[in-house]
Amino acid sequence: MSPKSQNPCDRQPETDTAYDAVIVGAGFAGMYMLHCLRTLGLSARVFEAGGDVGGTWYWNRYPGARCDIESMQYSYSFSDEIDQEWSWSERYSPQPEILAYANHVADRFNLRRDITFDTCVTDATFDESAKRWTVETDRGDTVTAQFCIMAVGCLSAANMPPFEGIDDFDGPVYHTGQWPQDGVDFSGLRVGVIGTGSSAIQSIPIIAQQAASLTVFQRTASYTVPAWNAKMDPAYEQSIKADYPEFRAKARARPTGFYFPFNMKPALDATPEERNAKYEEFWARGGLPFLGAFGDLLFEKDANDTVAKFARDKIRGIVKDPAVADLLCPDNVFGCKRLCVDTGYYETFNQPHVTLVDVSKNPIERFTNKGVVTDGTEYELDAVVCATGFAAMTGSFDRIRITGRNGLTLAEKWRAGPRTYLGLSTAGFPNLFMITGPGSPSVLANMIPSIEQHVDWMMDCIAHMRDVGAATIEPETAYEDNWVEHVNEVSKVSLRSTCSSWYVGANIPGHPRVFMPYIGGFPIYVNRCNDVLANGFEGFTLDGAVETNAPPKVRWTERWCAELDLEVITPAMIAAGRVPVV
Ligand code: NA7
Repeated sequence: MSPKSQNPCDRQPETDTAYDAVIVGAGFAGMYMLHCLRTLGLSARVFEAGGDVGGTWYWNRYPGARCDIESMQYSYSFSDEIDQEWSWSERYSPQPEILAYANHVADRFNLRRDITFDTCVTDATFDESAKRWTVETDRGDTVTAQFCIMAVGCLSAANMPPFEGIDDFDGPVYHTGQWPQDGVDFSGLRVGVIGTGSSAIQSIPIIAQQAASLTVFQRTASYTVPAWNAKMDPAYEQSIKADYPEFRAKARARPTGFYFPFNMKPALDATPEERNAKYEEFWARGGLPFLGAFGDLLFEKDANDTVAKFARDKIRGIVKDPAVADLLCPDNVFGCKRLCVDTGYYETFNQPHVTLVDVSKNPIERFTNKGVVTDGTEYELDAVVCATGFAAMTGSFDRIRITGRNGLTLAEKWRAGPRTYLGLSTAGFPNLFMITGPGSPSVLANMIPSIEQHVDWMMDCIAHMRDVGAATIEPETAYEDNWVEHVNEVSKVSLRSTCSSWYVGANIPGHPRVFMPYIGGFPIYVNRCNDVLANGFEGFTLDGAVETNAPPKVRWTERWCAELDLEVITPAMIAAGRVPVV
């Protein structure tokens, strides 16, 4: 990893600089935005809370952290050179390799010179007379910009439940999403892990290898499918690299923005034997694509019951102690919460030093100096890992005081749930863009293509504003309302809307229950964005434009003219909102 060349901790605050754009966050979204703005000749400053680039992949350094999208599909697509020169070593990339890739891109395009690290944006305020944003940080910086671009990530605001007595605990308490830079050695320690979501499921098998004992506190059991991770097959890698653009195009045409075999037949039309054979076939492929075994799994409860039973049978086949197996068997809708992808998770519970503690009925009462108490029992521990997730999608916005026109804050506007037009922008906040914001496919699609598509759309938008002399762009409330309603309506068709997941904000006490990502399918969403652009930014007000009739030029978004993969998306499905998103 390249050391950051600037921004020592004792730097002087930056004041009075006027930029074309301020970008909040230097993960994959902020990095690509910066690169694109430079290409257009615009000045930009990025503020990043972390000590270097990478965002999610900078912070989530917990043992076993790994992407659940295959490596050949989880990367930028804007540079043929990077596509060709970078090699992934495994089918699913581990966190250090993804972080190395982020650093490689930062080096390649010399991005760090415009990024201020170790700095949190605290305030972003729209000045109505100047038509500019004033951005302030916790390090005393105050800069202004025409555009404020939120590249804050969907899973960045760690959720640390306020456990009573946590400060009394003698040992360290870690959160998976804020893992120490130098790693943690659990050798010989009695370790507790709270939570059994994706981060826990990835880290538990590795922590168990080190720890003297491991106690897992489970509130809700998760479904997880084996990754069957393996070394990258050079022949496969070469076959993709031989025509990467074609492969990317195939992936973009899919509802999730990544490609995998999908069987569109309904599970309910198959005999039990056919169903089982198909589940075995897809289990053997592993990972999120397991949900592609049948086309109705996330729409029909009866179909879902069949896959849930299959998964529970798998758990009972692996876990030797029937009582532990029972506890590990979820009883909710399969894939309703985000499906986990694991390596040796269930097998870990066959080890004698690993204990599963059910905290579903009796929650964790408190920490003591020695450990954790639940149901009247004190579990003595040397270290605790909170794998307790994130305030998803809106959490990072909540941490910044964002004030738009008429003194309205974003937090106030979103009190009953986030309201955006296309997940890109929100009425009352001119020139504020969000990359993979709530109301866009974001977490239900391949994240890097989602980021690129948003940034490219913003670039065509900003270029058009320059062409016509517009000072600001802002969505109209009626269009925003329609979009919010559409996002909500589409979600109701999916079983995903039925459970208490972070998709609906249910993991955060007091968060309004709203299905936040757009579940209608990536290419359908992309086409909608393209149509809005082609229709002269339909639903947006451009203020100050001189050349009001100039049609927008399609430059950056050209590569996103999405063909729908008709094998998995038909007009009837779109009409019924039944586009299968894993
Ligand atoms: P998740 O999926 O939100 O998982 C968090 C886990 O922590 C989950 O099992 C929670 O149980 C549990 N949790 C949260 N608060 C508590 C308390 N107070 N007591 C006990 N257990 C608790 O976060 P991850 O980091 O694993 O994964 C997030 C995403 O990152 C993942 O979906 C991938 O997309 C990558 P609950 O289910 O709420 O009962």
